[in-house]
Amino acid sequence: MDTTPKGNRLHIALLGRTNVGKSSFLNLVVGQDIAITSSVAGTTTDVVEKAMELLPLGPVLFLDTAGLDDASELSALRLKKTEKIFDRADIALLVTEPDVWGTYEEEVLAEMDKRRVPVIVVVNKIDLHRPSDSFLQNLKAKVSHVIPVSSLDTAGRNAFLDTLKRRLLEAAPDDFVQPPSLVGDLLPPGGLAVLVVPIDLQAPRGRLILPQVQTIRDALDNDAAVLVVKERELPATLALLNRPPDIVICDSQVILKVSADVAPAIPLTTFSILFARQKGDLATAAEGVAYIENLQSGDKVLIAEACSHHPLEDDIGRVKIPRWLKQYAGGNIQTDISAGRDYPENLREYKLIIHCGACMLTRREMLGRQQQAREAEVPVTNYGLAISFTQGVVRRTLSPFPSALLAFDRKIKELHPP
Ligand SMILES: Nc1nc2c(ncn2[C@@H]2O[C@H](COP(=O)(O)OP(=O)(O)OP(=O)(O)O)[C@@H](O)[C@H]2O)c(=O)[nH]1
Ligand SMILES: [Mg+2]
Repeated sequence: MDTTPKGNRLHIALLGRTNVGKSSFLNLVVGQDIAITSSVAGTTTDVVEKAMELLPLGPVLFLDTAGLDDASELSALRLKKTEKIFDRADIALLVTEPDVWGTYEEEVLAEMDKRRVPVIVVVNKIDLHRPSDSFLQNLKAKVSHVIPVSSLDTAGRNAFLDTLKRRLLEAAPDDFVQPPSLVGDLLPPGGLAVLVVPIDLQAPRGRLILPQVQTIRDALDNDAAVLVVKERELPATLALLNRPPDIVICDSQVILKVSADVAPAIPLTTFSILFARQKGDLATAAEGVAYIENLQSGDKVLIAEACSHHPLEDDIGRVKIPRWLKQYAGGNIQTDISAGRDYPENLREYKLIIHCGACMLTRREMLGRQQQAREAEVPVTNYGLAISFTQGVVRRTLSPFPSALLAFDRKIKELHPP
């Protein structure tokens, strides 16, 4: 995970006057002392960088800066360094103290506004002094994101991280929340993807469904070729090729047959896993699916659909997944269906959430729903992974995605120590 290039990390700048606790805040977030703090104003002189993985948001880079004392210093030498940070930031965390707001903070807001960089205001040191209501109200009129915190409150770290992650997710610029490519990055230029598409009663007349078409288009955009075949013709078609394809992608419902027909050395996955990666954090869903192993008779599972009517996935969410879960767990697993934009209130009652393909949600929304599940301490996975898991082939279908596979293996080990 540390191999993510700097350019792909969300750069989060910590800005604020000297001594407000920027470095202490960074230490709280990171969970260890990496930045030097002290009661002497001007402790941080050079920029301290800290890379971190904030799931489900993704890789971030915190930039702790030297504080500036007041507006007059904005024109001084230190401004040069800080301005560079202004230009590098994707998001700014403007740290201040309760009831402290002046020209300096206004100038930072204006500078960030000029650059169209979103700002989250962190009101620090609330253990010393509670911010007044009027202070908070005035702030909220200026910026959409305000979070109060005490950077010394290490016991409250986990809860605070959840709040911070949610705010970052809401405020992060679109291009950071941009989905990874569907298959393009799994295919070399000139490569070949074989798509296995069942044409059964559920297939629409005379055409392919959108996820299949999108996959074909993405492969073409990446200068690769696509061969589309039904599951019955797959073995004969593979035998025609003079070299193995770079990847085989099939409908989840035929994964068992296809995995038997495709040589183990050939990368294999399903359309729904490709979309799970595009619409959310695949590692989070891969960790979540490991919990199916733990389900016991009497446990409740939430099948979450993002829209209120979903004829295509109806049968999968309402009939097939519940049946496979019961077979897998060998007992009575109670499945509730929730449809629509929100999770039900009683999320904590569930042992697992299995989410639909989220075709009606944006990636930001789906990441938000994964984060919400984390906050309720309920693992969350999705239809495609759940199907692969109950069919016993999830390690195979995750193998094109090494970091998600690693997350899955780690979770299995954690849940079932050898
Ligand atoms: N009580 C209390 N003290 C805090 C809190 N956060 C930081 N401090 C203290 O405030 C002082 C300044 O903290 P730093 O983290 O060094 O502040 P900074 O903004 O990085 O300062 P410069 O690097 O000098 O710009 C230190 O003595 C911290 O222990 C907090 O939430 N509560
Ligand atoms: Mg500092």
